[in-house]
Amino acid sequence: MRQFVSGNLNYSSWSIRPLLVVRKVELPVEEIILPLDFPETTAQLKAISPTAKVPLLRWDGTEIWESLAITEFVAEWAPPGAVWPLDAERRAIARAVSSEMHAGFQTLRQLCSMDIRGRAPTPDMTPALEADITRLQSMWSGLRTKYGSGGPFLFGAWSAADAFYTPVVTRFRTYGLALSGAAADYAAAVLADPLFRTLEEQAKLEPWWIKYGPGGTGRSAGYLNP
Ligand SMILES: N[C@@H](CCC(=O)N[C@@H](CS)C(=O)NCC(=O)O)C(=O)O
Repeated sequence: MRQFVSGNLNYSSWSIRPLLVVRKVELPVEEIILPLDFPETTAQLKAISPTAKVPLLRWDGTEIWESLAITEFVAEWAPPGAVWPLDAERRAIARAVSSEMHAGFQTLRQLCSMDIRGRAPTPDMTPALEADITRLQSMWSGLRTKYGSGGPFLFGAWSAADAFYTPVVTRFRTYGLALSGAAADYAAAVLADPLFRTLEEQAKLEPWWIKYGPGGTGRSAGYLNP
């Protein structure tokens, strides 16, 4: 059995990162969506995942969890250069910024949860939120300037680093957060990419909603137009 199990495409940022990688290289897997935050969700997740979380790759009897680990698995399956940049320096920096995303940007993630199809008021600026935004502005424009020749993405050609930052780009749009210069151009390129556009169309068609309490707590879920 070869399955990629994700949460709602509209809401599950950790799922869509490796899913974009899976789709980019056409990994032969069945895609399964397990809608999050329903009363039965935790039991369903516990039944299949050691962490009771998605994403999960089920590959010939092996379960692989954690978005970065799944990405590395797919990178080893795919031809060199398909997931991470071919050039060693670019590859190292692409892994560094992807790890930085995986471990960081807590305030942005908490105050601006991913909602691809949604539009919401800009949250009040705090020093911590401003620091996250400043780091992203400088990272994206710096990478585009240093490594961006040969394409519109962080390292020119598309790489897993772009998959890791796609859910962040959508947060800038959803919450009306400002970017400028090369960082704004980068965000526009991500949103225009057919790989993202397909996912966005699917997210728009999903029948579920999730609501978050203050600071990302107290989530609940339901059906649109039940
Ligand atoms: N560090 C994990 C994070 C996975 C995670 O937090 N997934 C969320 C959905 S985005 C989840 O499954 N939550 C379980 C739940 O909502 O019950 C990764 O990178 O894969």
